[in-house]
Amino acid sequence: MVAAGCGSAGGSGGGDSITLGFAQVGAESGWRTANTKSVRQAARDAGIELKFSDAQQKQENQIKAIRSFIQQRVDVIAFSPVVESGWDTVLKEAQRADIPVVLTDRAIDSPDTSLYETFLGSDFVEEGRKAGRWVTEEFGDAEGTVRIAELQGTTGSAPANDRKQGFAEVIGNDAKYKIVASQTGDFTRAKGKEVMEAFLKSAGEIDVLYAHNDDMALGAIEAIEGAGLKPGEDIKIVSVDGVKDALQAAADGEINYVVECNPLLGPQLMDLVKKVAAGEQVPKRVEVEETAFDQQAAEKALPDRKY
Ligand code: GZL
Repeated sequence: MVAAGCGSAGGSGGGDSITLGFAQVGAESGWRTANTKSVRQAARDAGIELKFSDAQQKQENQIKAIRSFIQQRVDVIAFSPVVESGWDTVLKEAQRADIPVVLTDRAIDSPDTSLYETFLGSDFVEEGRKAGRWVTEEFGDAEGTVRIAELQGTTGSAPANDRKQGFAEVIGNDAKYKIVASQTGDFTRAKGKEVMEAFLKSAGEIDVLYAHNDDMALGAIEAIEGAGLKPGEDIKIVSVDGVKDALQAAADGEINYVVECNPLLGPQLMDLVKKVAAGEQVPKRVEVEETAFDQQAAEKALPDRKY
């Protein structure tokens, strides 16, 4: 039995192996697929028993999964909250059951930080700033208004809120940058294409697209080509994640800049789970390393890209 948190009420009982309940967002993007693969592989490598649920991007399914993990008396619960709000009730249930919680990838906006032991993931605001800085460098000499279309991630999610905030912080320093269209594409390729088609019909001239993830950017490329325009030339594109398909598009000159968001959180997550299960103190926030790719960097990275 592994003493979870400071009490010993948590835990799946028997033996010294750890049981981890992981409530994943869904399978909406290439990033998510890579993230799930990393978590599953790292659990196997760490000898941690993994109970895994796919919420199909629905908060109620994640809440159900967390409740099920509590019923099953897992040692630790980890999850990537599909949206920032609405978690206090179920996380208080986990707290009362003395089962420690680890947030991975996405954060929650609850002021009660005792509801989780740590957050492991990226600084999404900085990812937005990186995208904004690229736009201001790329269009620094442009005369007149630079017209920007924005494909936002899932409404209410931390990456969507923070990437929007970081980007706006940087471009907001110069009135020539104007967001002429901004709408959620829910982080999927299909929705990204659909919304970009609508932008192309209604938003007038677009100089640059800022997509909160690669899948929406790849969908938008199809829409841009469908409108007889050249992605990466007629409309510049900056996106976030760094999945292989996007790096290929960058190498082909269809996406101009890709800000990396690292999905390979598995090994670090399992280290944190072991510490938390043993009742050890862990940092409240653990950020992952990430970079960004222009065309040259994308060409260089492609041969060894794992996802
Ligand atoms: C970011 C992650 C986002 C990715 C999308 O850490 O939550 O969700 O950027 C994914 O591709 O759908």
